[in-house]
Amino acid sequence: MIFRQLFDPPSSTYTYLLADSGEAVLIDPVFEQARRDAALIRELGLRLIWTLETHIHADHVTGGSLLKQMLGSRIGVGKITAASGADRYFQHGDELNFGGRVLQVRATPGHTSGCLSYVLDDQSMAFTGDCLLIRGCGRTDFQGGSSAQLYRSIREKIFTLPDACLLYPGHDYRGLTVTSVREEKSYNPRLGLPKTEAEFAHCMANLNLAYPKKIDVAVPANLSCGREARQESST
Ligand SMILES: N[C@@H](CCC(=O)N[C@@H](CS)C(=O)NCC(=O)O)C(=O)O
Ligand SMILES: [Fe+2]
Repeated sequence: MIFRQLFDPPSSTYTYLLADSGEAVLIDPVFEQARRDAALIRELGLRLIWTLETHIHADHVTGGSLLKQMLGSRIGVGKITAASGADRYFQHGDELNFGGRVLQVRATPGHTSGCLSYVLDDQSMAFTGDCLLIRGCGRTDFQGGSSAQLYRSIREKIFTLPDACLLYPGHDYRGLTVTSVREEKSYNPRLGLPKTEAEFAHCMANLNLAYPKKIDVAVPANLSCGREARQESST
């Protein structure tokens, strides 16, 4: 299997390329990086069959529609997002095939109500979006966020994966790239195993983060899988 971790510096977003037997999937592509991603996919001799969203992003616009236009890929999002323009709407337990491999869909709400994580068939790696970040987690103060839901998602849907499972987040703001179930159970300061739900809720209620700078553009654009962004950029 081919695996690449790609980065968008302005939004600190990770995009993941997975491919097997010539068929490629991109998780959380960024609009401004679509040409970079398409060039890499072409150079590796791959066919992009799916772009997958972990959630409706508040800080950047997805490259899903632009990549669909460029490469003919299909778009997968969570059903609960109610986003328009997708080709497949995932629910917990769904599976997505590429080459001879499978990604399993886990519903991991809490950062947003429609957040999904994608787990590789052998549970060697999982893509957690903004549910679990490295030594952190996604904020829970908009888009149907809930610290109670996020606590349950991480404890029941992520920490139940094997300890050695590598966890690839949707963002990192400090330069870290990957973690593992074992590491986060031990060292996550918000909800590592010693932390109670009450401690977690208190922490999340007191983050006092500024709203993402692009939220007013990104959320509406992402609710149509980035189609509006494509129209704006092509005029
Ligand atoms: N400064 C960033 C904020 C980005 C932000 O709020 N990111 C969300 C994910 S979409 C988050 O959960 N951040 C967690 C954190 O910053 O601790 C921006 O303006 O875009
Ligand atoms: Fe997010």
